[in-house]
Amino acid sequence: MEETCKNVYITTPIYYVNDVAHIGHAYTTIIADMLARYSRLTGHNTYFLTGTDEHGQKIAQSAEARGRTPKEYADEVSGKFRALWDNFDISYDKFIRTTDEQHKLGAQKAFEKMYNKGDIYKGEYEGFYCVSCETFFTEKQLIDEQFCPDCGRPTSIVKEESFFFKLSAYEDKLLKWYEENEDCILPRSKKNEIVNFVKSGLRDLSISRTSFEWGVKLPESINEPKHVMYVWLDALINYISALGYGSNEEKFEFWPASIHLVGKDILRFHAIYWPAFLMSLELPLPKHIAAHGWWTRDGEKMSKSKGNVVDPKQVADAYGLDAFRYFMLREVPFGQDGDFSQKALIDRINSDLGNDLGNLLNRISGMSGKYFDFKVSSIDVEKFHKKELDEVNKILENVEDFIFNMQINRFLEDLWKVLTIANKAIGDYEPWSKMKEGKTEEAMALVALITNIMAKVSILLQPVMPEKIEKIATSLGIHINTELYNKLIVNKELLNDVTITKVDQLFPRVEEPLIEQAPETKKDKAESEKKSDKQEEPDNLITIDKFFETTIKVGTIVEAEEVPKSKKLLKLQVDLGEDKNRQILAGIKEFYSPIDLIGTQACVVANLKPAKLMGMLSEGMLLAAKDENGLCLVRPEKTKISGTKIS
Ligand code: ME8
Repeated sequence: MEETCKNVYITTPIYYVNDVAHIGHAYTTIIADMLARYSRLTGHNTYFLTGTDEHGQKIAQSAEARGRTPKEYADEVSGKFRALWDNFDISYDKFIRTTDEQHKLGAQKAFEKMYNKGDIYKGEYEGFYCVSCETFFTEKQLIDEQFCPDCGRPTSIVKEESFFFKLSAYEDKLLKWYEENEDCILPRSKKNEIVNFVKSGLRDLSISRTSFEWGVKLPESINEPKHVMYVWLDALINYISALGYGSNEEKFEFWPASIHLVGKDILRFHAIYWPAFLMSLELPLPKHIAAHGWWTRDGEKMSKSKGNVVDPKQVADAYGLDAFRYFMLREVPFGQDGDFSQKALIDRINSDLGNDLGNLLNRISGMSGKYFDFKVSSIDVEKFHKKELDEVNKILENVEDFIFNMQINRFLEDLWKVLTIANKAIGDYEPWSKMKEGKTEEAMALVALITNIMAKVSILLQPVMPEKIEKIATSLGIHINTELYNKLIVNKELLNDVTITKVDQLFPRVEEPLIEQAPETKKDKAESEKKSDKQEEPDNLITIDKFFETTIKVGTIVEAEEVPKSKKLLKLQVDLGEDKNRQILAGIKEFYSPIDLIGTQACVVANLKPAKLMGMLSEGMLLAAKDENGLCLVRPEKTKISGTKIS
């Protein structure tokens, strides 16, 4: 975020519509929402963009698996994202969909411009592709010659005509940009990774596909109707098409972005490809690209496809949206990973929110009511509490820097230091004793000190917990807006006279987890829905016919040997009855030695499309189970005739 710039443009990634949102998505969106609210509060003209990424092979496949057209499916899931953000009162100014006409125009205009500039040429792509990550890889980058280095899933071989972007031509310019703009990538540790990646050499990037149709067509002027744009090019352009690039330019005054918020998994696309595309388009580059860490569950990355997701709505419904927002922003330093647990959330609610914040408000209303009929005047605060006021102002003077450096947890830590000053002052000055001693002015000064501290902290906390802070503001008789921010925070002034109103307890104590087990994962959900006799079927159930499309047979391993230079693969010859010598390459070398396998049986997927691994053909797959204790093959309990079908 830029201190000096009046226009502020904040973006989240646009989320894939291959499934519903989880707390990882909610995290990015809540950080962005907090920044947008902060930016508006501090008087900046702010534009906040979020939306959905709807093209590409992954979405086309997800739709097909559900028997839907990609557009129907995208409409449904995009609608769910939007409904969730609306339910969370996310203050976005625009929700973009890459299937919007305005976006398509922008994407085509950008392609045309880069093409006319000579940065795009036609060639043939041959390599590996991970559909789940929508990313191209070279053989060298793969794990065990086959698996995606990012998500671990099998990649497929792609060989097709493609347009390429001359990414290699931007290597030096990118390095110069990183060097001249210290904070262009945050946190800095992540920036070093990017710089090293670019220094190790960039290859030109394939930016069109011909093997499927679900994408933005290339501009007509290029006359290549077979090609659709590579989904990452299409997606990144959303940040400018949303402002009207290629159509009405209506909001283009907001470009360049003040901050693109992303998860660390997609930093490379934003910190290398995107600036290179923008350089080619001769547009200014974003001020900051900030990458946060992952939310994990039991130490594993939470993701839609792993089925270990926490449903953000379930958590917000159980514990309250603002408590959830506070927890996400406070618990984990930006850039680092964090494990989600109800216990940590409950601790934050009871301690930070209940004790430190909520109780302070109760004490204000209690004391002001008992001693002063709820009327509080700041007139003598400076006289009796200059020391505390100076301490508070000194902390508040610097907290904003934490926001500019994306250290939101430290911003919150410092606000809590200020609350501690208030709570401590009550114990130190004992207003009840002052009242007994007839020192009414001093007691009033103390109550006013803590009321002012509460007001100042509330102003800065409003972007974090808008709903609860509104309640505090009502109780303090103030209205939080830019004017009050300027008065109390920028100019360090005190409140005018206020009348306090009592409110119900803001953060009631939570004694035990409110979500019975851990929040349901998708897997749990599918299980319980299967068990309960519901009419509605979860999305991932298949019919028996679908299951029988897979032929699984008992195979007897007749030969086994190590594959030279491969850490994981063993080459097996398997007797499948009619087919006595089926060659299968299995990634089990770490768990079995060839000698122990010969003569044993295993369950074999017999109708798998042959694939080449390490230059050798593999015509099937052995079933295996893997957990943290290792891997074991799945075998029939008793010896069966080779080739026996398993059903
Ligand atoms: O990557 N913890 O979309 P996506 C924290 N369409 N954040 C997480 C997370 C986790 N476990 N999992 C996901 C895409 N996220 C592309 C983006 S932008 C031009 C195109 C968050 O649906 C995080 O912000 O896979 C991550 O970058 C984003 O969701 C990816 O969402």
